[in-house]
Amino acid sequence: MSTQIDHLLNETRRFSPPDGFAAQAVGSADLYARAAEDREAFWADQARELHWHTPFTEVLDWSTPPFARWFGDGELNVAYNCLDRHVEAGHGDRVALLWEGEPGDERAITYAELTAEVSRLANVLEGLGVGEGDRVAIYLPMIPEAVAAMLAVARIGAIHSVVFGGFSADSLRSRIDDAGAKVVITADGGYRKGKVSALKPAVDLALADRNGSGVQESVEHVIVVRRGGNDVDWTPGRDLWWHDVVPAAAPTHEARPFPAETPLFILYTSGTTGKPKGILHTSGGYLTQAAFTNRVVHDIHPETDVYWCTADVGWITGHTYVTYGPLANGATQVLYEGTPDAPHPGRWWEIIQKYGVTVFYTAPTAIRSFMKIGRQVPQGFDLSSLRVLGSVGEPINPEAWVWYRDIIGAERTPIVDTWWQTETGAMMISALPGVTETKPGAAQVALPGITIDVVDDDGEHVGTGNGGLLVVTEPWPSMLRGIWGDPERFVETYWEKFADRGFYFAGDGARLDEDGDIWLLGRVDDVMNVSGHRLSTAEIESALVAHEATAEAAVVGASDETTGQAVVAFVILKQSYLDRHSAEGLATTLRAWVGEQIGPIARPRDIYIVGELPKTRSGKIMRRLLRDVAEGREVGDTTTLADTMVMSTIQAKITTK
Ligand code: 6R9
Repeated sequence: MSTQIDHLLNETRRFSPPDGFAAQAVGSADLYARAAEDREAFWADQARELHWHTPFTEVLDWSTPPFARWFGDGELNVAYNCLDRHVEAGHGDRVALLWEGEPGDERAITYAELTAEVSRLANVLEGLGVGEGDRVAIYLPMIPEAVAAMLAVARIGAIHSVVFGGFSADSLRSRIDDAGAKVVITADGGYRKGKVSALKPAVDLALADRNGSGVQESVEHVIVVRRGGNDVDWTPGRDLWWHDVVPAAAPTHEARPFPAETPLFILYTSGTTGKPKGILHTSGGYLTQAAFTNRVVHDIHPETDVYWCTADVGWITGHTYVTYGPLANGATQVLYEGTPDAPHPGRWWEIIQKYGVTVFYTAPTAIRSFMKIGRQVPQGFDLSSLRVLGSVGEPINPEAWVWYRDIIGAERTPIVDTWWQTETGAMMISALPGVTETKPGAAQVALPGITIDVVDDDGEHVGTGNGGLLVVTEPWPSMLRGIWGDPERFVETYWEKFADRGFYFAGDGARLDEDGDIWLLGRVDDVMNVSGHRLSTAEIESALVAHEATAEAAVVGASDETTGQAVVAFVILKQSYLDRHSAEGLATTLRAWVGEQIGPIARPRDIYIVGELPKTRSGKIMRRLLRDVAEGREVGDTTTLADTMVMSTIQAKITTK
């Protein structure tokens, strides 16, 4: 990678924290010093910000790596920490959730009300025989009941498995089966893009008899929230309406203490093979790091901030930065049911204006789609309440970073680009908004208490100015504790590669700049080798989107007889550009542009102009499918795409070219 002429590293813009920010910030430079002095004592201090029914005396037990135990002899109740504790501290009237339905209906739910609702549901679940260690699948739209359901399951020591509401019946079934869920909590339907999208039929299908091939036997009950008002089939005895059972239950429920290592949830994520992995997280360490990172990276002041993380609770960002982190911190947050463009393209900005959102956390793919529509849409709203902007999910290219800061953040707000994974449970690499001088496109520094390195294939530190593999060198509180039912795969996937050193292998490529700051370069399976030169997809994509004509780009390495791999780019053009120019000849222009930006080696062999890119429901581009197209293969499994039609459209375009 040393031969790589790095477009990203030519980024020289720097942004200091705004005047006065540091003085009021929750996080300070001192945190790094304290963590460096005694890492375990540092995490113990963070853990003590929570309420422990039984205080811990052990911090970390790493005697049987890679199986960690944090705060192992302590006992706590996760839901108590997110709810009752705030009510008992006199904040029962503080709004926990400012919920906005897609059609514009709204609900404000206080900490006292959410505590009562969660208690009722906890009583219902216990009445149905759900107890410690049992699994409950949650398949809901973004409605307050989704957050309440997670907390009710946590409150009774059971384990939730949230399945994104956009997943198919098949995906739901395999997740219910793998976890052996006893109860499913769902809704009739929810609002998406102006229409009711049904959910209950997928649950019915997932639980249906499979011609003797193993009837779904683990699920005893399905609790159904009425949201969409759509007609549903009903299985008497199995199905229960939320509005029948929950309001009838007692609004108090004793939050019993559970050991810190009590499993909290399983969340399925796709790996390099076909079968999704059930990532397992436990209670005390997870909640400690979730709350700490939300507090210092988002700079949460619970009395005054209105926080909004746009992620769905169906993926890890929604778990850690919608449900657990902000509620553990007693914050007030916005929860929005729908899509960013329904019923109009300014919907998100309208919500920020309406609720006076101060801290906003979203994904680069969303930012780029807003760039594509144009700045006039957000400029039509008052966004002056915003003071911290966050990014998560993929590398954010410098152009999107700067646009985010300038157009959404009024050239003023700090941007925190946060690197982490389902597996890490919480943020690992990010700027601190009152401390770090930020660099557009770089996640930059390991958070206090987190030890990250960039190493070569042998696990040797690469040194500044070099690229390599991102590793976590020491265990961290919110680390995954395993893959549900598959300890071997856990060891093999994350720990075998650097077994002799005990490093966690993240699967991401990264580079250290001259200051030692970390730049994420995308998954290592997305790193290409062209004529012996290593090139990153992220880097070429960044160069492509830096051209005025480009709205969005995805790059893959396709096998090539002469060069090993060749760069193939799929590009969406900006509407404003198409209005003024013809698309003809643009591929040539863009090829030359990339050559200028990065160097001739990075020039794409093929550039395809497309209307859309294949994305998962959490917004990640599925490069694997584009690689299939680029290499002329039949396109592989598309079931995790948000829109399964995209691939046929792209393929039709390419074969008729
Ligand atoms: C939280 C989340 C994890 C993968 C990760 C990496 C990519 C996430 C990133 C980022 C560059 C960032 N990723 N955040 N890459 N900069 N700030 O997204 O979890 O869905 O498990 O994805 O996403 O490649 O390995 P998950």
